[in-house]
Amino acid sequence: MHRPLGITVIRHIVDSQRLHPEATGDLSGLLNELIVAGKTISAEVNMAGLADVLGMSGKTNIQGEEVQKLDEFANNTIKKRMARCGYLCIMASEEEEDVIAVKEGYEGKYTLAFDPLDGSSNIDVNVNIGTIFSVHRRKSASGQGGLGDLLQKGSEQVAAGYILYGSSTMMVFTTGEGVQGFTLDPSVGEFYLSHPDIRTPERGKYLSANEGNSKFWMENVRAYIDSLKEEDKEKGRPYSARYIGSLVADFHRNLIAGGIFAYPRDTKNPEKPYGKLRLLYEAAPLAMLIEQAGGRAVTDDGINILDIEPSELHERVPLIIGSKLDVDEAETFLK
Ligand code: AHM
Ligand code: MG
Repeated sequence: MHRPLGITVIRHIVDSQRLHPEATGDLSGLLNELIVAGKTISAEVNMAGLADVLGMSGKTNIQGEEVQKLDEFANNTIKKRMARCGYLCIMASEEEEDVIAVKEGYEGKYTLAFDPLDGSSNIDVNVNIGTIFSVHRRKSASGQGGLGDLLQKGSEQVAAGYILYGSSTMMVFTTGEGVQGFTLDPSVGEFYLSHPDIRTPERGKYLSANEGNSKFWMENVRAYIDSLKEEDKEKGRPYSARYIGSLVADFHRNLIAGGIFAYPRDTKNPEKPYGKLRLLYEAAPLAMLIEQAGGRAVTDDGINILDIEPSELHERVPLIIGSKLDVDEAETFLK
């Protein structure tokens, strides 16, 4: 059986750190802890049908959604590991109403926002799910951090990425110097560099949106999506529809293969006036990744996702993200 002899994710992080003699190693340490949390969740996800971890936990989260057992497991795994890693001053999770304090005496200089298991509706049906994370430098001087440390623009992220539990488990991340992808060899327990310097195609071939909601969309958004279905040989259209319903998996496919993902606001649905996706845990980290890979991310009224100043922890934002020429073209409809 083939065994990779390549670069492990830790080797890659250490090598990158060497290029920055001023670095303290804290960001490397933080990423290392996230990798361990990701491997722990991956192992549990792989056993999901066998261990008693499918189904509901009986709780409801801040978003009013029912919490699945695996959501809870992933949330607790990250929370417990990261609270005493020594690199963070405060955390926020999509699953928790309030900010999450770190253990006293273990305060560090970064903040972490995470979606522990994105794509919850796919957990019980063996479809790809993932963990998304976003790291900022703290704004407060020392001690326990607070909400103000977390409410920072996406453009100020120092690292962002995800761990995708798919046909294989992958970790994809950026520290602002391009996007690297690593694949887990579960028999060794290591992530190996499998997708160095990911660049997303300039123009895509996939259209990813929940078209079941299209009657709620703004007229111009609908006109844009419809235009992707029209025949245009030069632009490779009509595009093929691909929608998994796990943002992290839809994003990953389009990152590699090229395409456009849209979760616009549902103007006529009072429950989702800004769409469904959350700025801090979903839109901002993926926007950093796509920009680092040569693509773009905007709202459905053409605002750059990375420029949005968050005003609350669980803020939702309409998201259009993907290949550069596709987002450029979307903007001509949106403005
Ligand atoms: P979750 O974080 O609770 O799983 O919700 C977010 C998910 C995204 O992964 C996905 O893009 C979206 O919700 C799918 O929503 P819908 O079922 O409305 O298409
Ligand atoms: Mg999510």
